[in-house]
Amino acid sequence: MITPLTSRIVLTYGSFDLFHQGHARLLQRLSMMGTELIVGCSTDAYNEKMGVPAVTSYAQRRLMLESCRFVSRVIAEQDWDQKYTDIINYNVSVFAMGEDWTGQFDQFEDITQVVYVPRAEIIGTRKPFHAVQHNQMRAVAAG
Ligand code: C2G
Repeated sequence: MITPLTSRIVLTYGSFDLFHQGHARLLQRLSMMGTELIVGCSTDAYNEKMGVPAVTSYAQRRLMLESCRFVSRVIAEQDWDQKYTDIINYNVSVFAMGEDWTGQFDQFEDITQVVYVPRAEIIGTRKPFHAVQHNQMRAVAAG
């Protein structure tokens, strides 16, 4: 891929299940680190393989990311090891993940800048939907 000299591409990955403001704030922060933000959205098969199936489908999660103005482009994350080739192929200047991944991707420092971003605080009067226990939700729905 040929990119303009002035471009600074930021790359991140995640499942982004039940998209919430913590995700939006992270993506906003990442988008400010460059001129373009590429998000690798984990596929359903990948999530199954990693033992963390998502509640919402890949198509739904991808659509939410595509609807977010901080995101320039969404690619599929199908394999843990694709990161190296994605960094090369997309001419990535910044590889960024949430701080829960600190130290996990330091090996990419010889080909790009690696940053770990503090987890966005969830600000609001209620917890994100997925943080509420399922039985609690059923109780609320039943009145
Ligand atoms: N995140 C955040 N603040 C929150 C919740 C999530 O900053 N309140 C960040 C995470 O640190 C991560 C990104 O949002 O960088 C996506 O989080 P998940 O959807 O939980 O995805 P994850 O399991 O971290 O997937 O191969 C790498 C994986 O695909 C990473």
